[in-house]
Amino acid sequence: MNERAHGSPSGTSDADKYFLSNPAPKSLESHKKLARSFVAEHVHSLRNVVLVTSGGTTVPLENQTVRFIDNFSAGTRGATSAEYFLEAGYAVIFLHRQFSLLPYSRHYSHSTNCFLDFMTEGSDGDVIVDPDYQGKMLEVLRKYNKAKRDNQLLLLPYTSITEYLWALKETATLFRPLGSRALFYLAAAVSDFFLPKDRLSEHKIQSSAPQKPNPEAYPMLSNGLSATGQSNRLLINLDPVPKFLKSLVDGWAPEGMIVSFKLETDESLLVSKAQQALTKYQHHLVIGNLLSSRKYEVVFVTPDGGTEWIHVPTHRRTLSVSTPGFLRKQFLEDEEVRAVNGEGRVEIESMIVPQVKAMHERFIRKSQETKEVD
Ligand code: PAZ
Repeated sequence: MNERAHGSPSGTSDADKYFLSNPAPKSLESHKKLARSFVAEHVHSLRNVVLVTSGGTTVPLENQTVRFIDNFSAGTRGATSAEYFLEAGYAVIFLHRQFSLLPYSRHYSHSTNCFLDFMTEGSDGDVIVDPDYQGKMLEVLRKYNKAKRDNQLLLLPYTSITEYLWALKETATLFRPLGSRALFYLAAAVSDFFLPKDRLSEHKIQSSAPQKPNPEAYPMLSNGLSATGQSNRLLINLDPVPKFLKSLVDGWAPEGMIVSFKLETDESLLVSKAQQALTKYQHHLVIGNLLSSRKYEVVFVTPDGGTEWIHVPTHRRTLSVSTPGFLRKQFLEDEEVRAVNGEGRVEIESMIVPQVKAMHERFIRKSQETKEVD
C-alpha cells in the first residue's frame, strides 16, 4: 500500500495549524468552483492536467494592507512553461501572482515597448498591428485561440502567501480524481517567512510615534525607544512558513507527480539543497536554478541521485563551469539584452517541459502497472 496516501495525522501538523489560524480568502470559493469544473472536464477529455504555480507571494504587514514584503519573481518561468505544457497537450491550471506574466500575453504585456508600440494607423484611419509584429503575433494568437477553444487553460490569481497556500491545498485536493495524470509544477517563489493573522496590525503602521501596533509582531515599537534612542525604527518578527511540500506529497495529492523548483544564489549549495529536499519530502523531481543564470541553465535532480544540467544552446557553447565569474556575469547580461531586444534565443522552458512530460508519462505507466499488479 502507498504510504504517502495515509498522510499526516489530522489536526496536528504545522500546515494544519496554519490553515486554522490564517482563514481562507474570499476568492477561494470561486477558485474552487472553477477548478472543480475544469478538472471534471479533463478527467473525461483524458488530457493530463498540470498545476503550474508562478510568481512571488507577498507577506502583508497590515490586515488592511498598505505594505507587504515581496520578492523578485516576475513569473517568467511559470508563464513560459505553461505555454509549452499547453502545446504538449496538457490542460493547465495557472496559479499565478496577480498581474505577473501570463501565458501568451507575456509576449506583449511586460515588454519594454508600450503595447501601443505594437500598433499602427492603417490607411483607412483604423488601428492595425504594425507589420513588423504581425507574423509573431499571428503565431501567438493562433496558439492562444486554440487553448481557449479546447478549454485548456484556467487562470487563478493570488497575491499573498495565505491566498497562495489555500489555493494550492484546495486545487491539489480537487486533482485527486486524475490520479497519476495530475502533475504539479511548482515554479512560484513562495515566501519562507510570514506574519500570522493574529499578529497583524489592523491599520497602516505609522512611521512616527506614538502608535500601538501589535506588541508581539513589532516588539521594538511597542516597547518604545530602541537601544539607540530612535523611536521610529520598525522591527518585524516573522514566523517560518510551514513546509507545505510535505502536506502536498503526503496528503493533498498522494497520487500525482510533483516537481518543485529550488532557487539559490550560491552555486555550491544548489545540488545538495535539491537533494535534501527530495530526501525530506519524497517527491519526484527538483529543478534547481541560480538567480543569475535561471534563464539559461537549470539542473534536474532526481531521487535516484541523478543530476543533469540543461543549458540553452548558446549558453553551453560560451560558458563552462570553469568560466570566471566576471565573464559569466557579462555573458548573462548580454544575453538578457539580446532577449529583450527580441534577438531570439532558445527559451529554456522549451527544453525543460518536454523532459518533464517524458518523466510524467513514465510515472503514469509505472503507476498503472502497479495498480494492475495490485
Ligand atoms: O519568475 P521568474 O522566472 O523570474 O523566476 C523563476 C523562479 C526562480 C522563481 C523559479 O524558477 C524557482 O526557482 N522557483 C522556486 C523558488 C524557491 O522557492 O526556491
